[in-house]
Amino acid sequence: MLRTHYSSGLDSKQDGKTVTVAGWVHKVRDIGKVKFLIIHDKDGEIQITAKKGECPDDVFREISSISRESVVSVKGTAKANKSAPAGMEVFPENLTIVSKAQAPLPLETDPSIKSELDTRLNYRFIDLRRKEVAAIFRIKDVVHRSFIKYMEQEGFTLMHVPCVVAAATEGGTNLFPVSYFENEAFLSQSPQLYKQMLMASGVDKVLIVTPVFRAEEHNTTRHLNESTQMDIEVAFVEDEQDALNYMQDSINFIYKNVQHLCKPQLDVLGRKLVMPDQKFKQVTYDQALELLKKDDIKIKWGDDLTPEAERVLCKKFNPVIVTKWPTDVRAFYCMHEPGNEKVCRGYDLLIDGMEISSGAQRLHDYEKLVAEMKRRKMNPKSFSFYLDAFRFGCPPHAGWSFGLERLTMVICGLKNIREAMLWPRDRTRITP
Ligand code: AMO
Repeated sequence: MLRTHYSSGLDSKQDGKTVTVAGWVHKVRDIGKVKFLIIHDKDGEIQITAKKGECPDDVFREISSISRESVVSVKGTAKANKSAPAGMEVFPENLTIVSKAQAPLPLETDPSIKSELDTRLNYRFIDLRRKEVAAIFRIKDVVHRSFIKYMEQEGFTLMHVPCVVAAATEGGTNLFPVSYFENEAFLSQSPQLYKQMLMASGVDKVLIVTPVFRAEEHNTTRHLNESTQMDIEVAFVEDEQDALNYMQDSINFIYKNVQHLCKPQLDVLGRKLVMPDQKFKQVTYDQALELLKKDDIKIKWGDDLTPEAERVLCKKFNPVIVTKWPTDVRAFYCMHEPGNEKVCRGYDLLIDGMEISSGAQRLHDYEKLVAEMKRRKMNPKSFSFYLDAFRFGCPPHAGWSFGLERLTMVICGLKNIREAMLWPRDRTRITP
């Protein structure tokens, strides 16, 4: 290996020992008889201290000529030094330029220099060398793993479903068509139909993490055309509260894990994570409209909440779950409130003014599902593969979906969702 230690592994135990460290050249400080070469690796920075006459002449000479962001491997003696990064420095005996970086760099890695998001995304591989960017993706990793871990503890099975599909789930206009031999096919907007079909299979508790694709025209700071959904579906529910319990408990678990495992990353981002309450406030859609009216925000009954309305609601309660939505704003598969077809058992979770999750108890009665589809002028024949699952024994079920990038965005305090996606797909961006 070209390294024996990462920056994070250099501590007083290595004092006086020979180590090999490697990484990208951040900067060189030349003060005549001493040269400091700062390299960075995935965990932080390492100071290489070259003293004229003490280190080999060729190493001393070469240090000044290495271009920034070149990859180097340095073998030398580790020494404790309180003023060096992490309290350790390395006195070099041998230096190898592993990969030379061309100059000029297309993107600055110095955190004091601000770069346009577009340039950063074009050179994401360099952007990720900045610790505040790397921190976001370490946090996203912990969010993703914590979700899976929590659901595993609760007895959910992780399953995989197709991304190439024949029918829309969340509305027919937002689909990307794909050429699929002689058939019409689309990229999946959601694993919705499959997770529901699994409820008729006896698996009972399922979790799915998958990319989803939405051909939404709008170019906003909270929408991507390809995003990652973390879904669950659970069977034998009494009502929607059974699924909502998993929602609030998993959010609490994720936040606690991020707090515990990502302290350095939160510090780099200057982020103080406010832990959500153990139990989330719930308001019905009707109550939300009343509350908003007091702040002069008028939403017509039957309309979706605007981003402004979501922000204002979160100023009152954060997080907040909005329940009992008008049936017509939600997808066809949502269960109606008994005795009131106009209202359904759908819900949204809002955190820090943003919709993080959406879900519902579902219609599991075949006749009612077909009737609802017909009411919406949908053709049940196009969904026969899905409807079959309701004809041969399907228990009541409910579920929801977290947008992984949205959740990462609120946890990291980001202003643009593109920051939470390595290579975002938006209205104009399909490369890199
Ligand atoms: P919904 O369409 O609300 O529900 O999506 C679920 C969650 O995914 C995130 N999300 C997005 N993130 C980024 N860009 C987008 N364009 C985007 N669209 C959605 C949001 C949202 O809350 N099938 C249902 C879920 C269910 O009922 O189980 C669904 O997909 O955080």
